[in-house]
Amino acid sequence: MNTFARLVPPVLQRSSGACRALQFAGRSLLTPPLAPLLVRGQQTLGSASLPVRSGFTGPSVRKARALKGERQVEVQWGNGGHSLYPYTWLRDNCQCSACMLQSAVSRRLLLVDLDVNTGVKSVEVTNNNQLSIVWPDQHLSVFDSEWLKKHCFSDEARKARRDKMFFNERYLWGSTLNIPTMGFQEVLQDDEAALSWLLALRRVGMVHLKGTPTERGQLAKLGDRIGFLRMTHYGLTFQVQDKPMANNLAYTAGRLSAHTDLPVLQYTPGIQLLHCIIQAAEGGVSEMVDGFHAAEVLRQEDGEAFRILSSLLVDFNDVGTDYCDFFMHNKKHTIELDNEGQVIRVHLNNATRDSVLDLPLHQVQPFYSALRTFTDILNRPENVLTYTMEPGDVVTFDNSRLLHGRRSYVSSSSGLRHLEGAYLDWDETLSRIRMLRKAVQARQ
Ligand code: OGA
Ligand code: NM2
Ligand code: ZN
Ligand code: ZN
Repeated sequence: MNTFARLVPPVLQRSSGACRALQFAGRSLLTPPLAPLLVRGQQTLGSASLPVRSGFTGPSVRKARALKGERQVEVQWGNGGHSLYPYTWLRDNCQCSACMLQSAVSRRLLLVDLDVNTGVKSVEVTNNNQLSIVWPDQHLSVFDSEWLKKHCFSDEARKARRDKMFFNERYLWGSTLNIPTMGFQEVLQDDEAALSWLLALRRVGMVHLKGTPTERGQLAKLGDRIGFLRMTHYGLTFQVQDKPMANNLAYTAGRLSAHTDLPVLQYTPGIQLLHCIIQAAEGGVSEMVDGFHAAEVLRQEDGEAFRILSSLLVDFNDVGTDYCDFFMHNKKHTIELDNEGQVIRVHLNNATRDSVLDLPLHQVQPFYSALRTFTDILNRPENVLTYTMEPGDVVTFDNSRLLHGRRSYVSSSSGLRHLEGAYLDWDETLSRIRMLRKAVQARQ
């Protein structure tokens, strides 16, 4: 298998061929008429005083010079092209052990000790391909060429670095998505499989894991695989069952319309895991909607409703007792945008949306109309993906992007419908993706 096949979820590959990690019922999702695809994210200094290294790796530096007017160092690369580095930034990022705590790859140098208008005394390329700078106070900084290249300020380098760090490219979908599916044991045991799982979870928003033992405690293993589960007032894991005196609508046998979990928290859990232990005798069918896709449809079809839902704050409230007694309250935009106007999170939960509506009177009706318009888009048959979980299935999904629902159900007389649930956050999960990618690449 080539690198591309290993690291990119098959949904985004042209062939549905031989990748064993994910199966999509033999169909490539790039082939029409499948779901809508909207992939959006000078002076010389004796080298005797420098750390001695035998041989050198990394890109070769042909020349370096100080541009006094701009207060930048220009590095000319051996294979053509050049990069510019501001003096202040170079001084701030000196790699010596006085300026850096090497064991933590962390800056020791304090900002109060940084001259943000520093000049340079001398700049040279050493004979082992490093950039060495002497500062006006005689402090010496030495930078590896590879490190410099990695930290280049060009627009292309900055974008490539962002893509590599955040995996923000998404594959938007509708009702015809072939749900990425993998084995529970496989993602626990095999790094390549775990990487495929998490990359698809990020890009597609949902992955099903099959073959999980049908008893409680399995989600903790997925939490350990990534790092740790996210604790909430409903516990580290929670049992979704029809409970007497339910403290949450989810703990009834009723219908749950498409929602995100826990918008009542300032830091909404980024990822949700639901493990089916016992399914209902009737009903209990699951529904999933891509909130990023639906928000883009709303933006195109009703700009005013989009503006309302992305600018008005909605109150959420949750009072009761579970893991502990709680009185949670929070405000959220239904559609959360970043500074560039990109949708980054969706928050919708009709059960915990507070009856306090902190809006001036004249905005109340427009708010309801906009919310209803968005809900109608979410409920369109072409946007709703439907599936029935079987005992042993775990659905893992992006709770900041996807909305999930459940039809009402009737449990069998032999056992109440039972899902175990848990949350994770994206910080830990992205960290695990980066670590797995490094480990998998190192083995190739
Ligand atoms: C929940 C939930 C889905 C289900 O517990 O928040 O959405 O199928 N459950 O019971
Ligand atoms: N549960 C399943 O936001 C919500 O209240 C959704 C959360 C109870 C942890 C349900
Ligand atoms: Zn230093
Ligand atoms: Zn839910």
